[in-house]
Amino acid sequence: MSLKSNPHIQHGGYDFLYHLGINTKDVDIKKLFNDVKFVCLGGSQSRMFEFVRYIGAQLNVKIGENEEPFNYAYKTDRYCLYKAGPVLCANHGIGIPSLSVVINEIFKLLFYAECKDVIFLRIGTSGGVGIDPGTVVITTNVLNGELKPIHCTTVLGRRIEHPTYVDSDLAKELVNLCPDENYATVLGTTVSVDSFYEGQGRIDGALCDYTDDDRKTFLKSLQEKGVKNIEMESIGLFSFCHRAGYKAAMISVVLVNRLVSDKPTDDDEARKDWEQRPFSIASHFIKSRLDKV
Ligand code: R2B
Ligand code: URA
Repeated sequence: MSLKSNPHIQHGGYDFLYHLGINTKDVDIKKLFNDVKFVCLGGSQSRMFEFVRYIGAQLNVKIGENEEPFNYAYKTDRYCLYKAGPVLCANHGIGIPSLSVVINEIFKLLFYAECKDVIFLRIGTSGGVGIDPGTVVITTNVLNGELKPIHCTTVLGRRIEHPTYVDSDLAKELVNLCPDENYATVLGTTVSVDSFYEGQGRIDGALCDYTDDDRKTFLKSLQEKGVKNIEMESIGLFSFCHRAGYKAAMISVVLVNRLVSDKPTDDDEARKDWEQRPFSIASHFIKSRLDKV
């Protein structure tokens, strides 16, 4: 049997998931990963280390020896890969190129492990458009830097456009799961771009060829289109998962209101606290889905 999204990838052959440092000759992938039902992705390794400890405690499952999460990608320092029962956790780095590498290798791992009905969640951070820092945005539509709902890439020397698909039922399920009076969780459009500075209309990067008025006009126009936040991976996530046949959602906490400032909060305590919010929503979702099985 071959992978639906790539007939060149077959079961039973040898594969080396290079950036995860996992060799199918050395590891029984099916035995280790067959029970995976959720893949949670976030940018940084330390945040995913925190997340696997959190979700492991919530689900009361083992994540390694002596509470120390076991990193299945221990042979490399590109990415981390943890597992808490049916939840696989990895970091994706910054931007779609980095996400594309790890998600290709995770898709193959799930295929070799013969996993069924897996849901991908990105639990991340973003800049808000007209919303308070600490608010959580669940994406209902995704636009690229040209404000189109397509993921553009280059393949074999040609520009390719891939459609994106955001599951609105899944987004609504997530937004209703976890009412918390300390913060708001909102549905909205996410803009996903290739840069943190110019691509997000910042004037505080080292490179900038536009005026502060241009910046304000751009951000206001996003707000008028219903855009709630800006980040750097979701258009890739929704396009890759759609092509591979997986459901996906994005749960992202806002670190700055871009109509007020370019700078994400420098309050480390507040940021740590806010970063827990997508953890909590993901955990409520995973537990509610597991309860239904
Ligand atoms: C959110 O935060 C990162 C940039 O600081 C990037 O990965 C993203 O999408
Ligand atoms: N991540 C982003 O991509 N943008 C922000 O403004 C904050 C976090």
